[in-house]
Amino acid sequence: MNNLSHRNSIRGAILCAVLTLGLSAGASAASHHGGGHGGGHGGGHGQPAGSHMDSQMGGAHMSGGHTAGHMSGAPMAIGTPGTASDVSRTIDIALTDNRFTPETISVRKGETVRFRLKNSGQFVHEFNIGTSAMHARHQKEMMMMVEHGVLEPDRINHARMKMDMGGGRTMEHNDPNSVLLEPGKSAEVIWKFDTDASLEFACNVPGHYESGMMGRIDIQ
Ligand SMILES: [Cu+2]
Repeated sequence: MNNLSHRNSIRGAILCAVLTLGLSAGASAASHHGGGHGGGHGGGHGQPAGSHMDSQMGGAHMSGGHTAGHMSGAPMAIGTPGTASDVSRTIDIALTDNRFTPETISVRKGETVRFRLKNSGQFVHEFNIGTSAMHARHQKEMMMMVEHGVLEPDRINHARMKMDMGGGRTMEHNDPNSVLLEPGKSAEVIWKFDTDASLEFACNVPGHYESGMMGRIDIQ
């Protein structure tokens, strides 16, 4: 009991610290990203895309929590959640320990793609569409999920995932551009690539991206 309440009391501090870390890591990843898409689109390009920004990126992964303020440095449209009736192609991707097969995909700009994902590994894996800066940020959040026992190597603790971390924040993992899969599980993500962003699909479970669990999305 004592232990639990102690954990609760330090959670807020950890949350802010980790998100701050995530932000600086994200910023440096963006600036190292050769393609130039990383931080650049932020300022000027007043595309209508700005409107999805809020839902895709501002929402982050802590429902209800840190939003717009943290995102001001690097807004970028990564596309939009797709509709099944618009799907023009299905791409199967296998998730194993620790890689994706295939590791590169090509899509046409504006195309809506259904990703059929199967985790054939022994560990939990994620499929997440984003920029390298977004992945760097999300890796910090997933590290926090591990630290709080939400994410175990081979399972997701769904009860802990729904726990209120304070202020209505939870560690639920439910953004439309990503899915988290336990071993043996399958899922679909439908995504419309109405974007010029430089995108990767990635697994942000701690250690997996670094060990090569990421792939390129070429938008033509
Ligand atoms: Cu993984």
